[in-house]
Amino acid sequence: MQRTDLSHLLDISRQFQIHGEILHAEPCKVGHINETYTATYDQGGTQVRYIHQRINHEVFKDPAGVMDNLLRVTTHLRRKLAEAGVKDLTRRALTVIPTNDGASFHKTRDGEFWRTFVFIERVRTFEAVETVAQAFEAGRAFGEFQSLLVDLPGKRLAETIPHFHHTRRRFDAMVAAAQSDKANRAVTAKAEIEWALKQENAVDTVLDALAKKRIPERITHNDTKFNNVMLDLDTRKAMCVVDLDTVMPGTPLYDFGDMVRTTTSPTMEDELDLSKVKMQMQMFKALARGYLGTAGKFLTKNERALIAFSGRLITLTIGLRFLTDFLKGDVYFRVHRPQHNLDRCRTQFRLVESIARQEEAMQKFADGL
Ligand code: GN1
Ligand code: MG
Repeated sequence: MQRTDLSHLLDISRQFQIHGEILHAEPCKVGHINETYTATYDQGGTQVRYIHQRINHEVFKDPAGVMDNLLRVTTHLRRKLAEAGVKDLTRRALTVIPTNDGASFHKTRDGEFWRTFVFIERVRTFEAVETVAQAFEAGRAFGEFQSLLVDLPGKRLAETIPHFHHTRRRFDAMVAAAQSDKANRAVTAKAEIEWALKQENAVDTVLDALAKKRIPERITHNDTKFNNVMLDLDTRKAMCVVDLDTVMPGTPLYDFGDMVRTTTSPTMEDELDLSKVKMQMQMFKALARGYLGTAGKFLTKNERALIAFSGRLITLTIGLRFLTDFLKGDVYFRVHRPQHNLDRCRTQFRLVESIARQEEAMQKFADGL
């Protein structure tokens, strides 16, 4: 639910270093967590747009840490892109507009956290992949993002949501939610709970590899949904990846896995016709080519060996989170209809099955790249 009215947004907008008058603002309905608005200003007789966004501080308990990460990351990206001679920098990396006090976010008296970005024009995002070229671009963009951050200077990034992709914890949370059954919904999700319990053997693989240092910790995006890639309207190439709140230490496998989850099925995350949900090999191939073409430079053999599995793992993990939220009464993800989280869970579990059937072939293809 978007809760901010225009007069409140007007107050917010005055806190940032934006010249000109706000003309109007519209809520952006995409995204399950934060509240986002596109605001149009008159600036020197031209209309210029900005993004105002309220950070959900129930989810991101340390908004200052989020913004500190975000500034370090975007500053570094911009510097590296500039060094490489890239033009159009405000369309290639998010640009934070400071508050009047020079801070990266504004905290209201009621304890809301707001930030402002340059609006990137002449791009669009898609909720589901339509072409193999798009899948390739998604892989290329997130691979490049990770590559550019390999040499980020300074201390370890803050963990903006601790244990975010910790599948073991997500699994246990689902079991606990099913047992306590606070919203009386376990009966409705009986089949999904039973199915999920049978997946337990997958949950520790990547965690164990990390713990035993067979794979390294790296800086990763952690929310590599296809709708977080902005594609240029004319060239159709990826310009910028957005939604940087969960950029933190992780494994690139989590990122690649979430790309498989969101780029290989032709369906939306909440598709009701489960027969349409499937991992399409030609999409995977394009995605893997795009991703390994950029990230292949730094990935190790052990990381590469888990590439196909990562798709199954993250799809399972997000499915478990949707199921948990359904069982708890929709306390985390924004929902737009009854059983929305259960519908989302079902598509994820269906996709896990589809990936599992093709996992060997997927890995074989990736090994050949
Ligand atoms: C959330 O809000 P959005 O759409 O960027 C979630 C992701 C999930 C995704 C599922 C901070 O992302 O982890 O994969 O929904 N983000 C957070 O669509 O929990
Ligand atoms: Mg997000």
